[in-house]
Amino acid sequence: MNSLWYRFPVGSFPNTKWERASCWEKEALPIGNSYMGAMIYGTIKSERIQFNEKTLWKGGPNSKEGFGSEHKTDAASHLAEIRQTLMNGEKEKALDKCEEYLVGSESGFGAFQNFGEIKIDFNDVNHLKCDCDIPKDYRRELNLDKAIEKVSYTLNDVLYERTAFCSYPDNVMVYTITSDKSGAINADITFVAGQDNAKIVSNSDNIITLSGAVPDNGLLYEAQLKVILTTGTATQNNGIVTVKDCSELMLILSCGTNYKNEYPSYRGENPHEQVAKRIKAATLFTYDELLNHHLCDYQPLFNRVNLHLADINENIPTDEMLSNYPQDGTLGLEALMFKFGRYLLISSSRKGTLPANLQGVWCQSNNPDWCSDYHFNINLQMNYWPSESANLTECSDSLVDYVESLKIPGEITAREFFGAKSGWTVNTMNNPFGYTSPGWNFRWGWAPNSSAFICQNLWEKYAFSQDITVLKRIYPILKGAALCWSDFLSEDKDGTLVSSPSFSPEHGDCEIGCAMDQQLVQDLFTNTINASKLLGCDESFRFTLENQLSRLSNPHKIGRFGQLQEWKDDLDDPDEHHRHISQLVSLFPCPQITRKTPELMEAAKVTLRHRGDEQTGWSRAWKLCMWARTGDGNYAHKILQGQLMNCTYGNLFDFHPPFQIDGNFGYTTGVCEMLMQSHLDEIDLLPALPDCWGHGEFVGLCARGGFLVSCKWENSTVKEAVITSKQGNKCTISLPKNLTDLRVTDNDGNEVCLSRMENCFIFDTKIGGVYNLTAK
Ligand code: FUC
Repeated sequence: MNSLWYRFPVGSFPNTKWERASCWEKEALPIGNSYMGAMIYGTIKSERIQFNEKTLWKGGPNSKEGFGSEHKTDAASHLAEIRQTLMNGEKEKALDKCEEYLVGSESGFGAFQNFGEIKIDFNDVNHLKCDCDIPKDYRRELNLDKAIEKVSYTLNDVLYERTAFCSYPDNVMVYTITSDKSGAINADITFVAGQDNAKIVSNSDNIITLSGAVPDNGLLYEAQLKVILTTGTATQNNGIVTVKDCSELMLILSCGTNYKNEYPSYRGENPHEQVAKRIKAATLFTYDELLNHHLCDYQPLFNRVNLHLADINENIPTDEMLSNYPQDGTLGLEALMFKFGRYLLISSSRKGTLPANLQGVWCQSNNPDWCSDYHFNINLQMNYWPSESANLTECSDSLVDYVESLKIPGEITAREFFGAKSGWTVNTMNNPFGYTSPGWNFRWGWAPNSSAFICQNLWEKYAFSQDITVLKRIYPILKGAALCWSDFLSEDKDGTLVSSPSFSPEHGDCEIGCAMDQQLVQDLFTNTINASKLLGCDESFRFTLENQLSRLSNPHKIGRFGQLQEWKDDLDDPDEHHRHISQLVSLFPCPQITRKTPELMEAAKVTLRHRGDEQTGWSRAWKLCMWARTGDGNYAHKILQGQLMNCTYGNLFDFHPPFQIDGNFGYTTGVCEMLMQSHLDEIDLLPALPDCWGHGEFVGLCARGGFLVSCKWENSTVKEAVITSKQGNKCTISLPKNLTDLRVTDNDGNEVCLSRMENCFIFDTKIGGVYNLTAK
């Protein structure tokens, strides 16, 4: 069983380790269906279920602060002058000009919002008499196999159980309370509003409604909670449903807003009808039917991947396991954390709503850090790194839809700030109202490489699936990003093409051609060229890109310490431990630095060592992925351990601090990279296996080229692997470590003919063909 579990309710046994963190973020357990998310406390006398709906935002059109002034119409006219100033070597002066002209406006940027809480005050005699924080047999758990949260305890010999899940197909949360003795549940049920001026009412159908308009921007929102009893009575008054003498009770929650991802108003219909319709539809089903819908949707996604590294001691609660980690008996946590990342992605990123934001879909504050927004200078990209390798490509559909929706506002930014005749762009901070301009401080806000960076995720969706419909879908987006970059590149003194001005993300300094820009442009142009060839279109634009690619200032320069340079000039400081390691984007996630470029790989390692092994959760996760790409499994594992020990709360949320979900997703990706890589278009099994993972098994990871791979290993050596070919492509597999030869048979047991090239074996596959690999 894959579960997180605890012996106490949220807040009753405060863990002093992470004092700054609220109980909400370090102890409550998340469930979600991507549209909505809930954090469940499992508290005894008064249960709290805090919830969010992905589109509930302040800011944007109609914001009281004003919105839309971020596009300065004369910004691009200053580019030539700034570029010249930089070429003259007057960096400070250039930065001053950048800060004056190349910034957007903060007004009305807004933030992701808390919708509210469901509050259940128990007032039956058992709960009223309970004088302890932790009743007998208390257990709180999140079952990852079923995506169900459960709390159970005994009071006065009555067993109480509460369960909760969020169903994607029915778009509702279902919550139940049962007692094993008849009529033992009495409670008052209501909402606590997350927004000022909200209205809470109830009706004779035992539906409680929480509704209103976000004070800042008038965005309409509504949540309905239907209380259904099988025994006992329910009465309602003034927004509270009171249940008496009940033994079984089900709550159904549905919520929505009138947000619509459509420029420029970003408004759709009043949510009332949809919310009411979903409640009505869900009440036509029994609990078992609703559960069945949920499991039939969730389990095929979750169960198609498995990972076994070490047995997990199911008698140790997750938080204790984490505090004792990495002592013996706690290594099972490493695979659990991997699975938790997949659970979180399924729960926060499905088609039909916005992508997972900085906290996925879980946010308790109305003023969250970084607005809990869409950060495009690494965070959103990291959120979607596991969608392809960890076999959840359905979860990145919402990302594709979202990036596509940036086209219109992004074209305005491309024109006004980057002087582009066509194409789109986006910078560091983005809200769901099309904020694509640079942020309001040049030092973190200017990040035109963001468009190229997110296109890398989109390209991967094709590279892994080899699905031509995906390619057709993403090509216009890649082309638009390349068009803007094609216009924005300028000629440096040495005749090469550079990004200027450029600012290595959040680190600086204001320079010509920082490595990350150059590397990502190289990646974007390469993928756009390949896509246009595969689709047989845009030949002349392709020639332009090929020409510009050949003139690009070298993105991979090796400096005086043997390091991979962060800037065009050799300015690196070996003692600098900044969390962004932007100059290594070519090592991960891009594929330019590999074992086939040994000098660059050595330089990348020097840079990794300079930057050190610590930092925020997401930064460690990135390092984990990068060390995995170097092939040093023990080093990668050391980073993984550091992330679990120093940047993970008891509920396994990764933190910056605060809780930031990218670290969870980066962790899951890093584990995939340790177990299998395919960026060289070869399937590389166990490329970065640490010594402590000597025996194990993974099932269902994805490799580029349209392959599904499972593998068992013993004594750090591949024992057998199974490759399923989704598209019938040629399969190239590099000889796993410690093996001298390979045998491949098809599903009928027939030996498959292999050709060998250097260290690789190549064989033809059929669509749907299953191939078994063993050592020969
Ligand atoms: C990036 C990082 C910060 C933080 C923010 C949300 O800008 O540099 O550390 O993670 O995103």
